Amino acid sequence: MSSAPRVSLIGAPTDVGAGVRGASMGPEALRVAQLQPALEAQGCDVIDRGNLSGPPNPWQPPVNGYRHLDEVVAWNQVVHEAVHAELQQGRLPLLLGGDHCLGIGSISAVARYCRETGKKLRVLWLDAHADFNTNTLTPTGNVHGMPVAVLCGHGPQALTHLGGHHPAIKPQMVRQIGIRSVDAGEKRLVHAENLEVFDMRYIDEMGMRHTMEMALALLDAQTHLHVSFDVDFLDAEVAPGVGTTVRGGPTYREAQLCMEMIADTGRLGSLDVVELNPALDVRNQTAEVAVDLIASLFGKSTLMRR
Ligand SMILES: [Mn+2]
Repeated sequence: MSSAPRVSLIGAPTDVGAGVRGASMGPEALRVAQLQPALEAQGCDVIDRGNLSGPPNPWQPPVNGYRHLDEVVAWNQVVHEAVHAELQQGRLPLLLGGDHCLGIGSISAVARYCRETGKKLRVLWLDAHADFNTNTLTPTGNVHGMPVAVLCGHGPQALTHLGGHHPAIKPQMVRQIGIRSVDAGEKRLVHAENLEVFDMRYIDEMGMRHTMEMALALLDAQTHLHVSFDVDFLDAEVAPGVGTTVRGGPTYREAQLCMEMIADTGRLGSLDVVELNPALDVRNQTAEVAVDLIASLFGKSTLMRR
């Protein structure tokens, strides 16, 4: 990546994969919180592509363990194409969700781009949840609890084959950070697939610095780094504006260190910011925290360093 990344903002205003409505307003809340000027202050060349469009949220119960599968597929198809198009143009796609089911479209596009260009892929999944459910394991049917499993090949064909390659990614490409809420069946699948999880206990015991050194180990010049940032990664006191708050998450400073250490690698190639729910926020403070952290991800340092 060059020193002045060319960033494309892609809004995906939907909550079809979520259990609470409101993440569909996320893209606009991030814009209101001055995302574009914050990135420009870091030297980024930013284009706002506006919002993608897709089907409305029908708000129906699950069918075969999936809620709104057709709508989830439609949204992920447009996300996949939009993210892939930006990568092909040498730009860094910044997906503004929307709920986390959109990680399927986004990361399958990144994986496809990496296959086409011979790059390695590392996915950092910053989240309170492992998002490794399947239709038989899920307690809710909400697809935003399934994207990592889908990307690793567990799920309906319409989603697992989205990028034309099955599975889209291997579990060894993923590092999960901040995890503190995993359903019982989901936990078994996480272990069976050998997913590398740095949960909150690990962060408590080892510290964020060591955690990130481990999660970022062995990146090289041929590695594309994708960050999938679910805002519920953050402690609920810092970030109340999410649909599925879980207490006991990283503090503001820990999250900032996490972002700064990712920035230091110089490898960031694509980013999702998802699950921001303005309907549950307090005067847009969660959007403002998210924008602060995104700025850190693009090199803003709170430390007195040159
Ligand atoms: Mn998530």
